[in-house]
Amino acid sequence: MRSTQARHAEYFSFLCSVSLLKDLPEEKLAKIVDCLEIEYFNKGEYIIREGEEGNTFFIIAKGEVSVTQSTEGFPEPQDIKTLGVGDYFGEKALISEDVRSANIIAKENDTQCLVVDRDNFNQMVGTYEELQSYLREYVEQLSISDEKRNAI
Ligand code: WNU
Repeated sequence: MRSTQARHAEYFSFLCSVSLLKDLPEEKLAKIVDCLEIEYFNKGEYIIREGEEGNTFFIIAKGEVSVTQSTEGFPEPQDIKTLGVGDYFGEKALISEDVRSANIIAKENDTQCLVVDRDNFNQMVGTYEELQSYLREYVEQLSISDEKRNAI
């Protein structure tokens, strides 16, 4: 069994490499490591389903996921993009106070996500104006691209 300390160091250095978090001070990143959970998914498993309530933010630590969305004129949700290690998702429901706006599906076995709950997400983002406005702007862009592709 690996020590808690080794685990802490591993996730700390991983978070340092995540571009979204690059400007956060080390003590903030260390606190995030203390409060995150790790979730494991197999190929084809839904990590997020559109329309459901969501209270968590995810950072991919291993594997890849597909983003899909129900679209007018198509019987099946359409593929929007693929995300990989260091990418993140699930911020939109938290920021817009809305239900999940797309599906997130694991593309590989043993896909691993670091999961941050709403309170910790707010603490992580809330105290950093730049991070907050960056994400708010990004989320607005997502709503615009959803409309353009006729997402339901
Ligand atoms: C998209 N439209 C919508 C992605 C991840 C992070 C950022 C894009 Cl900053 P949620 C479903 C999640 C959603 C987003 C993610 O899917 N997503 C998209 C789109 O074109 N969602 N509506 N592209 S990947 C991505 C930007 O994170 O958050 O909580 O759950 O609604």
